[in-house]
Amino acid sequence: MLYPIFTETRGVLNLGGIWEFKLDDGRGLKDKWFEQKLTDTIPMAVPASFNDIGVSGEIKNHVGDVWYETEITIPKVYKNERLVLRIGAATHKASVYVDGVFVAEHKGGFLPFEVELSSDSEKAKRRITIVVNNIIDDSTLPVGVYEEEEVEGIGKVVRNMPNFDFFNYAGLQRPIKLYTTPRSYIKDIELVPQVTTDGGLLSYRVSTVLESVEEDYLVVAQLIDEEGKNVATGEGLQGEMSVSDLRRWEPLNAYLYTFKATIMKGEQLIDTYEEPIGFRSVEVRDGKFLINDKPFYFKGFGKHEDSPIAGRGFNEAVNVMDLRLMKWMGANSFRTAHYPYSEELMRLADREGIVVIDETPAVGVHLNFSAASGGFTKEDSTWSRIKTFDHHKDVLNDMIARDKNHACVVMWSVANEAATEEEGAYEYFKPLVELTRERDPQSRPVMIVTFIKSTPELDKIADLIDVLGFNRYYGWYENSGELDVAKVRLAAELAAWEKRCPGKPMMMTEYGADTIAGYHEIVPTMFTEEYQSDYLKINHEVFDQVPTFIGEHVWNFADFATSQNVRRVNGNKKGVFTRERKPKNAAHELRKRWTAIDDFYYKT
Ligand code: GCB
Repeated sequence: MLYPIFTETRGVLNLGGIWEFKLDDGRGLKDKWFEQKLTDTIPMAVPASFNDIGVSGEIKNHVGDVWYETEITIPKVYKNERLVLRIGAATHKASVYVDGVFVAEHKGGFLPFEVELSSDSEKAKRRITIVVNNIIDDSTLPVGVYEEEEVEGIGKVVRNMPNFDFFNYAGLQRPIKLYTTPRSYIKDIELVPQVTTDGGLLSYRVSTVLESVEEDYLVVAQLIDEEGKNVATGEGLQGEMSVSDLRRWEPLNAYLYTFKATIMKGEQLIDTYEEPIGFRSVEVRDGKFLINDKPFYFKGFGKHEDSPIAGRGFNEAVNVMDLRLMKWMGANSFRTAHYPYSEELMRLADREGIVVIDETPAVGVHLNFSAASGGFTKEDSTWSRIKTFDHHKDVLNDMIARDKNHACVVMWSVANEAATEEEGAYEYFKPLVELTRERDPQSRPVMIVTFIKSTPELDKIADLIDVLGFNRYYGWYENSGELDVAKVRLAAELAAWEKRCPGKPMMMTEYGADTIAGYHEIVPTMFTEEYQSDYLKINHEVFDQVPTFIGEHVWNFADFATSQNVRRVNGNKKGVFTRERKPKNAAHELRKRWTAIDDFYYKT
């Protein structure tokens, strides 16, 4: 799926701004609100999560449908062009109406979808209405629990608890754009760069939609370097281009070529599109994670798309600052916990040379464990009850379709903390891992991130994946306040993994301690800045002893909002930065460690 850009043949209009907004108590669709202009609305920023900026409990905690509406005017110059409405993310489900007519629906809150609008109509003005639903249950990703209860004196109380540890922000959270293409156009581009001993090789595949098949169309492919010089040319829908004097894309030292595809009809330019492409290889071999054939060490974070005011809403300034802060710390990577992040951020990571583990929204896929409450029940197997499988396939397909060409993406994470210790996990995940491998033209490694109950004895999925990803909180949830014991327990678990999966690389995808900025004690005590620094230190002492340990991602980059529960005081405070991006002491400590660890050859 191509990101909308301006080219000689394409235009993009950003539909961000103030939209009309209204909560729905359940009558909206029945009463066909889409037929008329919405009434009794309030202004709402798009993109943004609606929750915090509505400034009312009713809006913040609303469960169900919300309505967004705007009117657009299509400029005359776009008459006869193909017009596409592109919604970057509507969390979690959306139905789209244009002038009261239903045109599209989409499930999944973290990936884009498109709908073609007719452009030949005489009507320049169009009313766009989007109904967004934020309910999460056992068929959605992420997973939630939906409950209704009759309470005396109140009536029906609706509860929608996330089965995960972040606030269920919703709405039109990413950019909404209207873009144009010619009627015959480039539909998709698939790029497989290879790094060879004496240069590079790029395999490409361009898919097109042509107005008439009889006409003589020619696809021309060009590879252009950062100075704008054409370094290779090809013809046809697919082919290979070799590059001499190759500049590689390296972590923290990115070099991006531009792959330009053009459809020509004789001398006439029909359509053209430009896709950035970095040449780098990725491979798991001999217990190592190789980037450009060199053993890479992941230093960085599990993150969230989360900031004050906009919530999970797209925030370009925050994205720029976060990646700059990571570079300041000597970090080289992050995981898109726990959903695919915006396309704009992925493009920025390509450019900044930040390595990304790209994760699906499959979080909370465990019906006997609640990440929000920490509670653990043992009922029937998760896998006989959960209804996420088909949607899980869809999000994997769509995430790979969107992100397949990104140089920054070096690994796919199929899920976070699913019930991988329960019977049935292997059967659930085997087809999903196979699908990931089949769909990714660049054959990147695959991981499934596991939690503490997925022990070396119980885990069912380790054999399916290339890298073991552990979320482990020894010294926090386990052995709270006992860092000496925590260290022994962590070392013992890693040793048991080395035994169970000899030679398989492993990394810590989460480890962290809640820390209130400004809390200090002489004797490091939980929640103080001293404890967070010591907690990280004992973890690192263990990591450094394991030869097949390929990286450390601290949980979390910054403090973030969660739902209300007894474990969270105004959100999750495991950030190394506060929610406003001020450093805690650990940021300085980590900076010392990471700037002293090279990106390559740390363990050899
Ligand atoms: C986890 C989850 C993450 C939570 C974190 C915590 O294992 O993957 O979403 O926020 O623990 O802080 O408890």
